Amino acid sequence: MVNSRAFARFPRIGTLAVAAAAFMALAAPASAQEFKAGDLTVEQPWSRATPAGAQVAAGYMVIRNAGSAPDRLMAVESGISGKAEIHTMAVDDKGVMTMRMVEGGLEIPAGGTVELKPGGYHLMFIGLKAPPKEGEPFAATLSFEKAGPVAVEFAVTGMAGGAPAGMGGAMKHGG
Ligand SMILES: [Cu+2]
Repeated sequence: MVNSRAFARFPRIGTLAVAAAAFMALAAPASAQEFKAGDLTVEQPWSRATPAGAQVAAGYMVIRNAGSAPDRLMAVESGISGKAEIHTMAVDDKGVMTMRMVEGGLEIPAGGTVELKPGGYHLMFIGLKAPPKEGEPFAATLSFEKAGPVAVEFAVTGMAGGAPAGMGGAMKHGG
């Protein structure tokens, strides 16, 4: 129990508490957010703020499977949109990048890692009801074939934002 009169009598304690809170707020985006279910770890889900009127938003993350059997991401749900799909990017015969739905779920190989990132696999939130806003995380549920439903939270960067700090590799090109 915190006695508020104690704060009044010792104002320095109050100042320290405020400073600690400010520090934690600054530190939060850099810390890796992990969500675990069985052998799976979902790391640092993130999305970008969308321009006014946008109907879709993308979601990215890294999914690790420490188990000895593959699992599959089958479905995604979030209150921010009417529906959500799992997409991949592909180059069509005219050399244009297009996105396609991943049929039958996205496999997470045994002992493997799948990275959802700009230009590759991503989640697509379609029919935005509550468009993502910078700095306002939103909740979603990922449904895996074996691990079951996993509640996660997406960090939201600015419109031009890349992966949040701590997402090593997400901004790498080539190779
Ligand atoms: Cu897409």
